[in-house]
Amino acid sequence: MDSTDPVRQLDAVVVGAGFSGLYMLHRLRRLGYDTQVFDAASDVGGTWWWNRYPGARCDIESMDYSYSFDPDLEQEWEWSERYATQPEILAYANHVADRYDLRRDIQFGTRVTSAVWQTDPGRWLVTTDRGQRLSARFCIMAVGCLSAAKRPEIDGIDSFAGPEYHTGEWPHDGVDFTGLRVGVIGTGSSGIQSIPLIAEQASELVVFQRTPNYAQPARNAPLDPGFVAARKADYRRHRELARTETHGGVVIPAPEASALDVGDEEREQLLRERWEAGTLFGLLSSYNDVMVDADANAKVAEFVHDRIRDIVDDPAVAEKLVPTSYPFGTKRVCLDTGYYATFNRANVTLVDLQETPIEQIVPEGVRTTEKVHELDALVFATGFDAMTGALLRPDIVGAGGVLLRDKWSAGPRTYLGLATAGFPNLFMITGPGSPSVMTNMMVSIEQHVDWIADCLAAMEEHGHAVIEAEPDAEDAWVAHVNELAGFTLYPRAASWYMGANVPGKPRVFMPYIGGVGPYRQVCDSVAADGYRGFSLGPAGSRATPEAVRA
Ligand code: FAD
Ligand code: N01
Repeated sequence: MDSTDPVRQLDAVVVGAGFSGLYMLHRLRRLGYDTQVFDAASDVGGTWWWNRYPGARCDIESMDYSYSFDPDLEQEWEWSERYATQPEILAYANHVADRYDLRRDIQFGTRVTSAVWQTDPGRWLVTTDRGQRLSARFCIMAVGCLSAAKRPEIDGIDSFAGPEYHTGEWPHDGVDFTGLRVGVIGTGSSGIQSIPLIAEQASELVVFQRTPNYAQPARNAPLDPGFVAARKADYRRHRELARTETHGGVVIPAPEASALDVGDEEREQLLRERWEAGTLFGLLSSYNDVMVDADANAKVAEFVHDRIRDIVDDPAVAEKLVPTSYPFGTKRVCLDTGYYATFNRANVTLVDLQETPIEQIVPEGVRTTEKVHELDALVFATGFDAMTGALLRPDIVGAGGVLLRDKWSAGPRTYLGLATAGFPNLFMITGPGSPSVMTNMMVSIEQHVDWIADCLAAMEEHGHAVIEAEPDAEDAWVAHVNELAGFTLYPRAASWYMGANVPGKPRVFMPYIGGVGPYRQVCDSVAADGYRGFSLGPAGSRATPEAVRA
């Protein structure tokens, strides 16, 4: 393909074929749009195509972590476990792609490298790493919040003599660690899920921990057929509750009491119930002030500290695993299966990088200030350039030649996490400024896709070709997102929510913390009010907001 080849004309380009891109394509088809989806992966599934490390599974219950848009789909699919494994979730994504015949509009193994807005005729010129050029009325970024894998900035990283793996780019034919000395760098969710299983295979496992993380047992188990039947009988109502509830898109009773207003015994009992229940939001939503009051938070943190001390035999190792440098929940809590108990194994060593930082990766292994840890294989469970990484990798050029990367140099700026001023007809699914990673992502994805599809339908109805977030509306939304975050304890942690895991990335709390129900109400009211905060108009122009209200 060269630059003289004809530019393919489309209604929409969708970047990404994970759960966001798949459902977006389905909705665009129903609008009759000629759509092309691209994904760098060789098949559908996004997160679940890339993250094939041992132990990878969801931390939202399978029956919730699934699409709700088609009652027949949710009735026919059978999840086998409370928290499905990566292969099962990937099989589900494949089932969805087959069921709705989606693959014929998806080109795999293709990375979108740029998207340039052309004011006249009001279209996006999209290019790929295969040299293709496409012209589309709309460009929809379904690129994922956690899809730009990040290797650590460590001297000598390429000098290691053995194989290196990143959890987010795991080999498809698996890795056999039998008899090997393995090092894992990173103790976030990916490390916490994979470490127990790697420990079972490896002859020795060295875990390099920079910051200890909070984990609670998932209590995973095969799904009880009686539970499944009851949920399926009530699925519609349950889904509606998840969509409208005030927290993370899972049905959980809203807490009424403060952690400080109850006695020690009563609090201990509730926290134990939540610990035993094994749900992601159980401890976080045990009391109404856990995430806003440092003293209340400390009560929950202390409870978990004691559980770690109960599980880990060696008190010195237990203390290293106890997180004390940030409030409970301000880094994403992990659901684990046997994580802390793994440190009771004779073949597992915990290296506390606060005490003995890594100096260099060397051919034989990892050199800390204490010694060289000799290794045969190295695993980077070091996470992602979250929320903005995949959006900023391609060159996205808006009106007036402004690069999105430049516009967001001090942090992402969006209106509702759906659009950004100066980039007409560009939508983001679960973009920064939306609830996204604070929630059951399936709920947030469906809400965004539905909102975008409804918006496009409304534009058709009113004869509009161009939609763009207004700078004032964006400024107000960014201020609101920051203000809400400022009421909470979240900004107190050096988390990936804050961009803190990427050197040089601006420290801004990126997700919207107001909850999926209230957020949905805002988005719905914006639409009902003629797309308040957006300007709409014919191609080649920027109309006043009144245009759509007329
Ligand atoms: P993704 O699944 O990330 O898909 C984005 C796709 O876009 C990728 O396939 C990528 O290759 C493609 N892409 C990106 N840029 C380009 C480009 N320039 N050109 C071409 N293709 C591109 N969320 C939950 O709610 N519950 C969970 O239990 C849960 N578990 C998770 C476990 C792991 C290990 C991880 C990493 C994340 C987890 N998440 C979970 C978050 C998860 O990312 C979302 O739930 C969801 O899968 C995101 O879907 P998506 O389609 O928006 O993005
Ligand atoms: O990534 P992370 P993740 N030297 O960023 C450490 C979702 N998810 O892939 O905390 C040494 O959380 C880093 O240390 P620190 C979920 O939303 C869900 O584990 O920055 N260490 C940290 O310990 C999750 O939150 C599941 O000090 C370095 C780790 O690497 C998100 O994806 C499973 C380092 C990275 O943790 C990301 O999770 C997996 C360095 N140079 C993922 N650089 C489920 O359970 C980084 N680290 C559903």
